[in-house]
Amino acid sequence: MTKLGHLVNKSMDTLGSEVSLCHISMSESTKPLHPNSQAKGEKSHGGDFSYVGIDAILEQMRRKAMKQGFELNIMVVGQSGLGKSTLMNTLFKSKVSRKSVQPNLEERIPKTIEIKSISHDIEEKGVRMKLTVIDTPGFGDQINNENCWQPLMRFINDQYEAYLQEEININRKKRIPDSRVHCCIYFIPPTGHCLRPIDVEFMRRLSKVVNIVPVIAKADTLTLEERDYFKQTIREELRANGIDVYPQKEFDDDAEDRLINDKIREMIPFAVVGSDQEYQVNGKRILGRKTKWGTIEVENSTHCEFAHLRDLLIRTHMQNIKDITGSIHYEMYRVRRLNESNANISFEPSDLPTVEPKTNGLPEELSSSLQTNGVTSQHKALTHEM
Ligand SMILES: Nc1nc2c(ncn2[C@@H]2O[C@H](COP(=O)(O)OP(=O)(O)O)[C@@H](O)[C@H]2O)c(=O)[nH]1
Ligand SMILES: [Mg+2]
Repeated sequence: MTKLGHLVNKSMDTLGSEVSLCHISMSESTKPLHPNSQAKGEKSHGGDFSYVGIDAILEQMRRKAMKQGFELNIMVVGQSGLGKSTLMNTLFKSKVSRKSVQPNLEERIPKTIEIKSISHDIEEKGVRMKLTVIDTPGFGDQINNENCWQPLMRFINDQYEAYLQEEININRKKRIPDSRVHCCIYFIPPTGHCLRPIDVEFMRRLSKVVNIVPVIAKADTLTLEERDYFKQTIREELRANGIDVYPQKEFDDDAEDRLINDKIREMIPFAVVGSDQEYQVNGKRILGRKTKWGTIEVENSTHCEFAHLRDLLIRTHMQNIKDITGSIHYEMYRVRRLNESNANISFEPSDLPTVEPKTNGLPEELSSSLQTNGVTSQHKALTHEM
């Protein structure tokens, strides 16, 4: 967790701190009697006097996670006909359209755009996931597309606001329903030239509030040279415009992360092909697009980069995408909102116990703005009372 995220939970965790103190003193006095037994390569702990069983926490966490299930909210943005719905079906092997359940939220915004979110319960090997796809069918379809990013920005912020309201409720739910947009897949039309002003504008603004994963749509319409050239041009344009797409360099956790993510950053944007049609190729069932010249296998990484996108979103980075949403994007929204509302509240100094201000691990600018408007002192007062 980032420093920021840590601080948020602190005020709610004062009770827990007593518990962790006990842990510290216990671990001091219960060091294994044979500290070298693990180092000697003893895998089995049957009859091993020094075995405590801390590793069993992993199994407990797995069981809890299996029971709770997972939530993932993906927004797809791009002009009509770029293959957004098809790609979602490809990603989740058509489970998205087949298992379509309650269309839970429908928001109509006049003029520019209509945002629709549809939830699906999907399950694989006993692991349940509630996948919500937020579709934005009319994005960029108008003649004048000025400010067409605004309804999407508003939608994203509305989800943060809903979460914040649940969080600051006195009677908080055991699990706050999470409708925050974890990831926004932005579909770039396969023109082979460069980004359009609308692409730059959208990604420049939205990359500050949500994880953006840009893709080149319908990449089968480009030759390999055109594709490489286009990808390189887009990377340069993103850099030139200061657009930080996912995985953002500044949020890499350590050197190992950096190494893995640098490889991904070198490949972005993924040139993808989508299909929900199944074919038999060499006796194997595949998802593909059949043409007169042959069949494009969407999951074959020599044909297109769909598999890289799938791995990033589902197999390797799903948890990280959610973590960045919670600890960076939502956190920025939360701090800003609490600052705003506290700026409007004037405290009577006598209402608060006197507490010496001290540094709190927040970045300096955030920290000082919090202290000037009274949030910090109120926060400390609460912590003191508990
Ligand atoms: N050539 C090609 N066509 C695609 C691809 N993905 C989808 N299509 C086709 O493009 C059309 C529009 O797809 P759809 O998913 O409805 O686009 P959406 O409006 O962005 O949701 C359909 O006829 C799809 O079969 C692709 O990767 N390559
Ligand atoms: Mg669609």
